[in-house]
Amino acid sequence: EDYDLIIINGVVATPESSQALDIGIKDSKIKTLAAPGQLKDSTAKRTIDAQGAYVTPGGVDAHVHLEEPPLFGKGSSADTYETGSRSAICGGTTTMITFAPQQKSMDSLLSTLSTCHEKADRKCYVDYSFHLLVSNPSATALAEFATLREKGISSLKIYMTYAALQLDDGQILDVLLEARKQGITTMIHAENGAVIDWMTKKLEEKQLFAPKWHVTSHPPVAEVEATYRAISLAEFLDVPILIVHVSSPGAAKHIREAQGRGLPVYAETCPQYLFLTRKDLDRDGFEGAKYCCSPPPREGEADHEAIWRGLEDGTFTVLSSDHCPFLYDDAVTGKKRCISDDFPVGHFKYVPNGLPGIETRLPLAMSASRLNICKFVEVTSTNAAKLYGLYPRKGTILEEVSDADLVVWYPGGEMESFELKNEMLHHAVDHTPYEGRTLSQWPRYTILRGHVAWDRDNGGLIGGKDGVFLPRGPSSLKGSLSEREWDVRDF
Ligand code: DUC
Ligand code: ZN
Ligand code: ZN
Ligand code: ZN
Repeated sequence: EDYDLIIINGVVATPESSQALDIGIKDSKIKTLAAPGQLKDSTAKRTIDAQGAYVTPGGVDAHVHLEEPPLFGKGSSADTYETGSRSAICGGTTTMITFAPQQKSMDSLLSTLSTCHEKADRKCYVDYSFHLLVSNPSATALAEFATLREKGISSLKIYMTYAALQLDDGQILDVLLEARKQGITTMIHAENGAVIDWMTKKLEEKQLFAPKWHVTSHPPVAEVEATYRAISLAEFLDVPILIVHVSSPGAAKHIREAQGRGLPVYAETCPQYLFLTRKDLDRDGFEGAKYCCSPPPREGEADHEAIWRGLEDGTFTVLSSDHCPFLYDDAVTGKKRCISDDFPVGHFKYVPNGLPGIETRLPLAMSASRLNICKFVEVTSTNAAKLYGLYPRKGTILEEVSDADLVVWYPGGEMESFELKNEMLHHAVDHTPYEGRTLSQWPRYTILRGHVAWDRDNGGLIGGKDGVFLPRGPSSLKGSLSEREWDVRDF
């Protein structure tokens, strides 16, 4: 047999081009890309006819929370590595990077990493890696950055809000400086924690507790100010950063301005900032809790429009899910969580912040057909692979070097539009914020390292827990502008 799998008659899309090409796959790699028809005399164990369909690299979702302890003080993740990665593959994502969350009471990061390895090992339907979430940048933790790199971890996340996670500006500088030395990319949750706490008190004084007040408690200024501060601190130390889950056009403006000055400032946005608004939280009773995330969905269409434009013009490097799932009904009691006699419609400050979305990320973006196909691939797959040190093994379709991680979409119009229902999804969550939405696109096949793992029309999920840990190298996007060591005497 020449190949394990051949995919013919499709249109292969990468950020550089979309063109009719046949694909020959052997030993889990892209072996051959050939003009249409050229593989017709080759033999293969299986051939997929992708007549007229796009074939894209598998999605790389670089922002996923699974099996986290109740770090935001508000309940544990609903999805395990098994159920979260299962949901991923059914929606076209073949690589996920989850968070390995250090507890503030722990000095070390390495034990956090091994705990996560244990949780993920042989449980995942997709390939995976970890970002270290640093909540206590102790001397021990900082000294471990070099070891993290040796263990294939080239990125970490820090927070500017949440009591259990928040770093002050000095701690942020400590992390950034050590990250710079070790060639690590720092992701920053940029919201001003003090502003959020202050707004929360103001709302409580007025007895405003319903879920919709969550949005008011996280005003754009908290995000805009923290984003600018994060950029300023990163510029001071000449170190690359990525601002995660950007929701506000005002924050995007600061990012764009910094990029215009040539700084290695990257940014991420998520489907919730393209498809949801504060009106989604304004529902009867506790329903709005299904839409509580931080930062929250913003006002309306003008915000969505600005975020779409930021994806188109490169302000946003990646479109991630920020899959951070919580149950609406308590699994044990069957009751709504966060509801008590004192708070009959709950209290927004006790509602866990986060939405499920690992499975719907690609279908939502593809169905919106707002990004051209090359841009779609760039922001949902390629750029994440580049920024987090997985390129070109992941994130593209290159002969000999890329893993055969592919999504075959339905040829234009051949799939019937349908209304999304939570029961169609493969996560362990009891709701989706996109319930009832009409989708016109869904992956027909998802292929992980040459094996069909999702076949929508023929068995659905047919893959197994074949995901492996991906040790990562440094970012291949622009890093620190100067190669010299940062020195206080230079300032
Ligand atoms: N930040 C995240 O990255 N995810 C969910 C909640 C949050 O604040
Ligand atoms: Zn965050
Ligand atoms: Zn919209
Ligand atoms: Zn997140």
